[in-house]
Amino acid sequence: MTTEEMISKLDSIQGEAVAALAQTERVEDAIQVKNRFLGKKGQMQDVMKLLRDLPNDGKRAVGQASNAAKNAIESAYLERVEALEAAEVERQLREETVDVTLPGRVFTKSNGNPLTLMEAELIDLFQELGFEVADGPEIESDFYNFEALNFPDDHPARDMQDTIMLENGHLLRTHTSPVQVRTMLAYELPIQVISPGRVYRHDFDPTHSPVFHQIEGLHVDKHITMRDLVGALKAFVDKCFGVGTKMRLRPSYFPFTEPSAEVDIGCIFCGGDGCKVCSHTGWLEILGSGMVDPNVLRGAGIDPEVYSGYAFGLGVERIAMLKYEIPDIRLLFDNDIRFLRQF
Ligand code: 2NM
Repeated sequence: MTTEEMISKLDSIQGEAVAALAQTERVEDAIQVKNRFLGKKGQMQDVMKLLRDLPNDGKRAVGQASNAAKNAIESAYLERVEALEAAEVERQLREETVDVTLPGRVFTKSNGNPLTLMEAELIDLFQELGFEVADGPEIESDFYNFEALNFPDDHPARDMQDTIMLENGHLLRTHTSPVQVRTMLAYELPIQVISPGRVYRHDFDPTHSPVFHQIEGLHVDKHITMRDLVGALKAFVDKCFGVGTKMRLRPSYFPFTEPSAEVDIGCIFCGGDGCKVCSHTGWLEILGSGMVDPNVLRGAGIDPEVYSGYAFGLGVERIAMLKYEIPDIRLLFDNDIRFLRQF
């Protein structure tokens, strides 16, 4: 190739490259085009291989022409990339708009099992009434679960039907009363405690679960009478079911209290007129209570001639089922998300 032919060839390469760059629609394509002309195996390089066959002044002239062509392609490339990037920003601004008036995304986070919520609410409520929270083991000995609580040896609650026995001779506590016994033995008087926790019984039907939750209360001091019991219970009923809720006590029997009383509230569904839930009595049973039997106090090292106390026990499941109108106790344990979402 002569010098003139090479210069003309470089000129046409430049023209081709600039035209091809102008046609590109994406930055990646522009890079490819640039490499096709300026790369190590590019068209420019193919021409320059022939440089050594030229005379010296031809080499100089072609060198200058090739530099000019390289610069022209390089700047056409940079210009194109800049234009493509600007166009992309324009497109994003035009098409990828953010609607700031859209409501935020809703995160579905569970509130917790209604039973857990109910227990926390009840603990809170009793703390407001002056009770401290006591804790104890779920695996108990016969002594703390029955003997110290004045259960006669032949009491039906001791029957294997109700109590889940362990092979080591211990048992799963059937109520949280053993915590009360432990508290009386361990702490100085006066004491005013609640014992929330899991209890276990051999019992399973729509209203009974083998594992359920109790909160028992105990207040022991000098001069504690039934009026303190009624006052505490009425304060609880007002807080839990609303001020003005009716309450009544019915005589009952528990081994660890004398006298004992079943506590009812006016039916919260029919207002006392009578409905299916209250079996047309107008009343709902919510807890058991009484004055701690002198035998129990004595067994816990407390002189019943000086001290007296009241106690009560409620089932958290029962209160939750009444408050949230849950028809079957098993719903509380299934953890079906469609059920849990409602709380
Ligand atoms: C109830 C009903 C009545 C009760 C008694 C005691 C203790 F340990 F002080 F003797 N704790 N809880 C009690 C009394 C529990 O549950 C229905």
